[in-house]
Amino acid sequence: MEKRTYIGDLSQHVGESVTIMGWVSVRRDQGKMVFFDFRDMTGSVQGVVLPKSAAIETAKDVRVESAVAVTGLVNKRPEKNVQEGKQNGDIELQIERVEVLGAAATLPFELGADLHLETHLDNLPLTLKTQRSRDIFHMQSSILDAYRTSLKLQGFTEFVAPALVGGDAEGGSAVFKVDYFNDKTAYLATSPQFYKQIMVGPFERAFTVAKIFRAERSATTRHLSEATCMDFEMGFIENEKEPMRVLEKTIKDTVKFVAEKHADIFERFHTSVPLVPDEIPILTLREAQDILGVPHEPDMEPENERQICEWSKKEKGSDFIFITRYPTKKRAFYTYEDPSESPYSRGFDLLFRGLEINSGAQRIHDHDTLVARMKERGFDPAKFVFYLQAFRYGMPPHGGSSTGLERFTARMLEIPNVKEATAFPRDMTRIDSRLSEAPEFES
Ligand code: AMO
Repeated sequence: MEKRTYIGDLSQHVGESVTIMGWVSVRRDQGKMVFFDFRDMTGSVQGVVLPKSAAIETAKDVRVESAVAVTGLVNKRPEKNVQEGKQNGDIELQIERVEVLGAAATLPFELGADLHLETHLDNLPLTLKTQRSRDIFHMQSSILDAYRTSLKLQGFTEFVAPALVGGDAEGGSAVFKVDYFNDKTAYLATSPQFYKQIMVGPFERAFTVAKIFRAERSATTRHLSEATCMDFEMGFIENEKEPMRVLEKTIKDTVKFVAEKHADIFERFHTSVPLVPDEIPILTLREAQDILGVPHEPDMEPENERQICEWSKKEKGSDFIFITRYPTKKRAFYTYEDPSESPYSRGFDLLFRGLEINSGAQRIHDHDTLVARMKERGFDPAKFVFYLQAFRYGMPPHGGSSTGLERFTARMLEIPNVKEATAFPRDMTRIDSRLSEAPEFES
């Protein structure tokens, strides 16, 4: 096989005959000539098959999205045909040979056309190839990269958390049961919570990128059955402000990284780089409710989350806002409550462009207090003996938080549904293909 030249390097090969490999994005027949746009992982280029070319016969059957190897001469375009500002806008490949490596069937719709989300999801092996999807998942890959790098630079060590667990960390009911183990009921993890707390022991600062599974009984634009969380936990803290500061730094580093790397993607999504001031504003739940003029409920409605984000953007120049001081009874059982601050907890949420993307807290680190809290919530401490060991062998005051990768990506590009920011989303109605009957659900 001939040596492959990447499309992104073609401008260094003007006047030479080269072989590129990639996909056919566009095919245009003009009289006896055929024009193609080809793309590989480095970019795109236009090619032309002239009527006298040896490739004219094979070119007849080359359909859009076929994978091809194309040999041709890299020509400078005449001045009048130069497309300013476009990659390879000043060159064109004069095609001498086309080899189809993987033929594409006739497409069910034009790639890049506006599709109903369900149609998009039904056809992911095809639709993930669109510019829009490639942009979303390039952005996601960069978010992961930047998040990891930032935490590592802040002294955190990455570990791999298990997905099969013996108990539900969040104490909720939205858990998938696994029917396999003889003498133990197993579940799919709703959070790596217990494991990241345990890892404070060996590492002091630990983080994980983990799959979480939630048997959500609602179909919304922000819930998935399987999601990805970027979780960290740190020891020797005074209060929840320390994990909030670590999170703030991580968010800032991530936004800076994607702003530098993906200006073109923000432009294609008609959105801008998120605003992150030096200090992300912090409101207590009550303060937020007073600003909005709504009653002092123990939690925030999604509509209120949207409104307080609008306020934050307008008044504080920030697309992010922390909400603190939720009532302890509304938070997970391991959340710390200082007696002087009762009945409020040291938990926090981070909202981004209208949506909660992160939850965190200082945790209870005293063994007996934790056991008492479990009993209060009706949990049997005997089921948590494994986790509780950490609290018997020197657990310092600690805290951390968890960012949902899909939600973060979706709000970064102002995509309305989190499912579009998930390469292979699972929800009540879909595992790859649509399930014939949705399970019953209450709310
Ligand atoms: P929480 O349950 O708030 O906290 O989850 C943390 C973050 O994970 C994301 N997330 C989801 N994303 C999509 N679909 C879902 N069903 C879903 N559930 C959660 C959200 C959310 O903010 N252990 C605590 C975290 C901690 O205290 O460190 C926890 O799991 O972005």
